[in-house]
Amino acid sequence: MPRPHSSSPVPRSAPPVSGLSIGQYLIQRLQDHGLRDIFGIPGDYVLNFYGMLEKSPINVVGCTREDCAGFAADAYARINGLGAVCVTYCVGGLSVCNSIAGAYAEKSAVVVISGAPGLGERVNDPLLHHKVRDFRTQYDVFDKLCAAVTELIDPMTAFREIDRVLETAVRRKRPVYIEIPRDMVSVTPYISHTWSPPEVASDPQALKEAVDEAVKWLAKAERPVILADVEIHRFGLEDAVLKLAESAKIPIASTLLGKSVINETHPLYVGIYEGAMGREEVTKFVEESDCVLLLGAFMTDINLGIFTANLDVNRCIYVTSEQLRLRQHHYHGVVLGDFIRALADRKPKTRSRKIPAGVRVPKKKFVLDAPKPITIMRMIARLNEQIDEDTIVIADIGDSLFGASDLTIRGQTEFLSPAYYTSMGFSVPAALGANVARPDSRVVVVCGDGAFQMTGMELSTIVRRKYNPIIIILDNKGYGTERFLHPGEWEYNNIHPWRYSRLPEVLGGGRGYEVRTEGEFDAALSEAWNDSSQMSLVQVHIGKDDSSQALRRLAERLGKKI
Ligand SMILES: Cc1ncc(C[n+]2csc(CCOP(=O)(O)OP(=O)(O)O)c2C)c(N)n1
Ligand SMILES: [Mg+2]
Repeated sequence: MPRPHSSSPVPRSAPPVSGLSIGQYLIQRLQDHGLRDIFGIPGDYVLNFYGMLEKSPINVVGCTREDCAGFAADAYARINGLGAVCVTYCVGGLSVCNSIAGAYAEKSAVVVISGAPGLGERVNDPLLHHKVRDFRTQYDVFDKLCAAVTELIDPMTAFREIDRVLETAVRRKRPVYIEIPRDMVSVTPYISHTWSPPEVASDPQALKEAVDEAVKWLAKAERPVILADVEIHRFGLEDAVLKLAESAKIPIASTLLGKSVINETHPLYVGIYEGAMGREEVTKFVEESDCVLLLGAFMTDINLGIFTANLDVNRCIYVTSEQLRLRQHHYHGVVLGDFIRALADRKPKTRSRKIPAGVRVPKKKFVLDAPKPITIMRMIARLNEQIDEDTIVIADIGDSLFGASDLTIRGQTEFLSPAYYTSMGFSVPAALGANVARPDSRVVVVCGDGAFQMTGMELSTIVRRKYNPIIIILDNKGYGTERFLHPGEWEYNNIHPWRYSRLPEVLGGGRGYEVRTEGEFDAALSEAWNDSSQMSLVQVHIGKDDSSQALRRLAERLGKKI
């Protein structure tokens, strides 16, 4: 389904500002970059900025924990193009580090805004509450986690600094950090400032030569394939990739991190490529290619099936926001989107490659075996019947992700998971972020019991705001993935069993279901689906020795390394 994205037009310039305070200017520019909502928790060092936010058109979404606010902002950014989290100094900021590290690793444009002690309070280096080693500790930490950082300590440069840092987030799709000492928020710099974002344009000669070379290569290729990955989502290039694939009839595979880059019922869609970890037929189809267009791809261990992928650079056109390489020819100064669009516009001729039977996951109707104990694979198969083009699926780390990778996603960028950084606890807060970004979509979360125990109480905000996601908890009484990676009876993989389905009572909203069989799951899912008035929480009991096929393949590969 088409939707707004960060790549949606940002005004090319804005009238000069004068009379705005530093805090007001930041709020204005966030809106200019398409931000409508912000996540976080206030504290005394950021209260006056919170006051400004609350009076502004930006919707402030209070969360239960800062790391959850970070995950929510990350999911929001993946859908909207830019997200933001606003926290207090150190106790809040340092708690959001893991989420921001994930946003960096997986290229999500999250702006971290943190309050800080006022400059006037820092004279003689007093021991102010929340300070760690010195007043720069938090800034230094975020310097390591972000693509750009700034502290707004000088009224003469504050506006320029805000512009620089926000533009870095939007251009590089990485998190950035803005620290505002509390006595600077209301300072009004008496300067006239005009904002005009720098044009990011390709070097026309390099672009032309690169496209010429690609066109020539494709004309000779016998077995071309596109492998589209995460940057296609981040830069909103799904339609451009589709146009390229359709114009030249090139089949498209995706990676786990890039899943849902194309409607997965599309006739050109091949499946998920993960080297030896993925389905053998897809691996073979991609690796037999004599021209692999790797578009926006991240060569991570998970994407490459723990480095079992067999992709020879001499058979690859490798294009990302950071580099463009055709075999061993490197082109500089070419923007990812410009290359894909220019190549599609040339309507390259190439051999149209048939997708042999058996490569795509064969479509099988789900036939219910009501009394049978439910398994992960059968649960996913039933869920697959239910989801539609308006469903956003969010998978947490664990067998939730491996199982959910078999779902057929109908819309674009409607599968969210931290499939590279793999931090547990992403999914429930991410559901909040997705609901805020796209209130009209139905959000389905698939989450392990271990991951749920980390951040699941963010359901509180979901209930409070009356969203209606369906949260499916795979309850295998512990860290199932680790049981597979390191076989044996290890006590450290067991967790305390919660009565998850009772949580709606504690939270004062939502409805809980507890299921053990296929029939019970089927009934609970149907009921939850039809009940759009509230959050639904489905606790699914599964056997300790149950797993998806993908997890078994992963255990085989990774287990050897452990
Ligand atoms: C924040 C975090 N801590 C620890 C890990 C290591 N880890 C990877 S999978 C896993 C177990 C996940 O358990 P659960 O959420 O119940 O899912 P399951 O494997 O049972 O499907 C752990 C502990 C991690 N990826 N992220
Ligand atoms: Mg588990």
